[in-house]
Amino acid sequence: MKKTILALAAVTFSTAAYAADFATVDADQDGAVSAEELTAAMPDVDTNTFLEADTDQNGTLSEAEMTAAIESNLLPAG
Ligand SMILES: [Ca+2]
Ligand SMILES: [Ca+2]
Repeated sequence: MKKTILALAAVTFSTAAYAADFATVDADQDGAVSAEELTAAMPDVDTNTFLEADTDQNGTLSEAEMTAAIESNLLPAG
């Protein structure tokens, strides 16, 4: 049982190893992260998470929105 928990913890850590750096996620460097850019950088993140992180609901994440989402554990930190 303990082994299973440790294995799950290892998986969690490895999948969390994304580059959550804004400039990296913003692939076209236009200063905003689209849903496509976010899911390309973080394949486990679904559209609902993107919409939740997009607090001003303008369809893209600003650096502040992405940082806030990471700080509230909505998005995985790098
Ligand atoms: Ca972009
Ligand atoms: Ca936004």
